[in-house]
Amino acid sequence: MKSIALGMAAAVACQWTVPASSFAPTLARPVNPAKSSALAAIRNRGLEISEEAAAPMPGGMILYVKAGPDGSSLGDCPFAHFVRIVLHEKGLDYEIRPSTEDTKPQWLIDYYDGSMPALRHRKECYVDSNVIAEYLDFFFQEPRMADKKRLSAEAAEATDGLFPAIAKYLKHTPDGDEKDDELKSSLIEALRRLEGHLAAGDRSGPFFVGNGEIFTLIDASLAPKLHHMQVGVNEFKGGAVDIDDDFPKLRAYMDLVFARKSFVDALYPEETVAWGWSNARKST
Ligand SMILES: N[C@@H](CCC(=O)N[C@@H](CS)C(=O)NCC(=O)O)C(=O)O
Repeated sequence: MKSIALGMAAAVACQWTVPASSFAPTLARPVNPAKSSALAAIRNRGLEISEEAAAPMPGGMILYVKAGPDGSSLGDCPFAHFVRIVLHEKGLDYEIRPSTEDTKPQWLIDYYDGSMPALRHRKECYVDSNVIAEYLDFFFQEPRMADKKRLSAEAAEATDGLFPAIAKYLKHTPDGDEKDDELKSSLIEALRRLEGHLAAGDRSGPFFVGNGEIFTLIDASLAPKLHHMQVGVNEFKGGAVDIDDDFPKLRAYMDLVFARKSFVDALYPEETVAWGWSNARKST
């Protein structure tokens, strides 16, 4: 979660311009007739090119994500869910391509180690959910999904270690042995940090950062991970973590973000979450 504070420098460093031959030709930036004579005057000086590069336009987005059990439905990735929540919050159109090892494009394997989620935006491609989210929030600012840097850093710190703790606990078998209890305790410790953060400070809104007024990238990232925890703990651990009684602030927060339209519109079935973790449990 620390990398959520990455600035655009990091996003730009990860970007790679795809050779024209790899993709269908992209459309030129639309020309405003009122400006066309001015554009003609500056043509061949490179200025129109830098204008396009400085401000990517909406449209032409394709999101490659892990596929579900049938190889073509949406898979169980909380990182892809995070990116989709951001796209939905901002009302950006995109095509979704659930992909497997066999169906992901060769350029994604060759140049990005096959990493998903991957957002191709016309001639560029970004990988890593935090980098993609920062890219989207930087260039498509409505609604802005970032709060002040210091507040975001504090909130990110409170979420540090959460997903590794969820993953280690859900993956562990046999359920209920001594190691399982240790992993459960680590998860409970991570949840206490979230509860403490939600209980602290001067809050006037329900969300995670600062005074809680803005639904930020941190909320968009956190919600899918908490959803995996909820489904996984019920499915594999007999509901061994009692969010309702032990973490009431977190319970209210989860109910709120799980009901948000962008979260629901980008959601996949609980069976898909269980399928993903049951595969992970077999391979460890
Ligand atoms: N740190 C990465 C993690 C992404 C990740 O773990 N993706 C997994 C699913 S949750 C995936 O797509 N696996 C399928 C594959 O790589 O083919 C991010 O934030 O984007």
